[in-house]
Amino acid sequence: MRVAVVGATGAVGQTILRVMEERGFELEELVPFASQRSAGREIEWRGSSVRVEPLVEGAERGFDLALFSAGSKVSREWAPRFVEAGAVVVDNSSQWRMEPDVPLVVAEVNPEALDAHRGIVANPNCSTMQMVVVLKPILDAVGIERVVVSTYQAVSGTGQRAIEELHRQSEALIEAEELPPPRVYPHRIAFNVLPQVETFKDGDDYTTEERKMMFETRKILGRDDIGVSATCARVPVFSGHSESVNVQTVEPLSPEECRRLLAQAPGVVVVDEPHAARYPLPIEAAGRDEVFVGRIRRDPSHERCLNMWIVADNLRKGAATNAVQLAELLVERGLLRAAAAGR
Ligand code: A2P
Ligand code: 11C
Repeated sequence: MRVAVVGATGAVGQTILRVMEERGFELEELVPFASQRSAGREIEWRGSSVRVEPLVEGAERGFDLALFSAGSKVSREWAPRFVEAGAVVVDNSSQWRMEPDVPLVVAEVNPEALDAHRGIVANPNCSTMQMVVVLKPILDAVGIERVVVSTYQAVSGTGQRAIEELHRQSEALIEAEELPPPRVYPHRIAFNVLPQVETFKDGDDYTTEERKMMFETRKILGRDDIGVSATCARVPVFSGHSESVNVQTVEPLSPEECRRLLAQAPGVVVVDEPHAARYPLPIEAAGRDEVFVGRIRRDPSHERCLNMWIVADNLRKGAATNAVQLAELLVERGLLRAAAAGR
């Protein structure tokens, strides 16, 4: 099996390589791709170094599987080319997610959706991913009418340049040096909170990130009738998205029952001893593949509503880990096609 990782030098791409190493993903050859800027660079893979290749004419030939994490523009142009050449693409960008014939899949939630793929499988947005892993067992047990979510998202969700920007600004502020002008975000992110994740499009009141949370959640859960309202904020945290989620169920569900249900759910860890100051924290979720949930409590304003706090490593379960899980499921289910061209 030949596997391409497109965007291998980026924040998610590097994590994909680490997760594949950790999980012992079986393959014969791995080819990392990035932009022309990185071509020729050596990166570490299973104890040796591999050369980063540029995406140039013919680069798509001879792969069984390609994991893409180089942004929507690269996915729009190159994912169909890899598919045409015989690979199955697991795409981490938002480019194909809402296409009706592209499955949008979370390993613990809707793995059966993979069966209908036609070459491209979409990996959901990180903030959506961690929320649906927790919502699914609740939906199956008691039904869900409505979800209201507010996020506190780490800068690594934006990528490597945003990580560097938070470092630079924090250092400058602590050392009382001249502050470099913000380049990645519209305002300073260090010691600040921005009520904007990604962009406002076409006069819309909601950002693209908020729209992803609303639409992707319904597609993954296969339920157009669930109301979803999202407010997404960027916080000066390097790794780990946090979410305050209010869930209105169809049947009543007590906090105790909800904790029991979630304690048995795949990929979920309940951390809920608030009086001992034990609840999910981004610094504790960093480097972990599970989704953490706590502060599960009744909403006093509505008898069928619960509040909870959900945290996950956005580069892992929110992106790379799920992409590798999908690759594993595609292999297990015999859903990879033999690379057709270029051999
Ligand atoms: P490069 O490192 O050469 O810029 P991040 O989300 O952390 O910013 O990472 C984005 C990833 O996508 C990087 O690996 C980046 O490579 C890669 N990338 C960006 N533009 C292109 C392109 N035109 N072709 C291939 N890879 C690209
Ligand atoms: C963020 N959620 O934290 C974004 C990053 O659609 O996969 C992921 C963007 C996406 O900024």
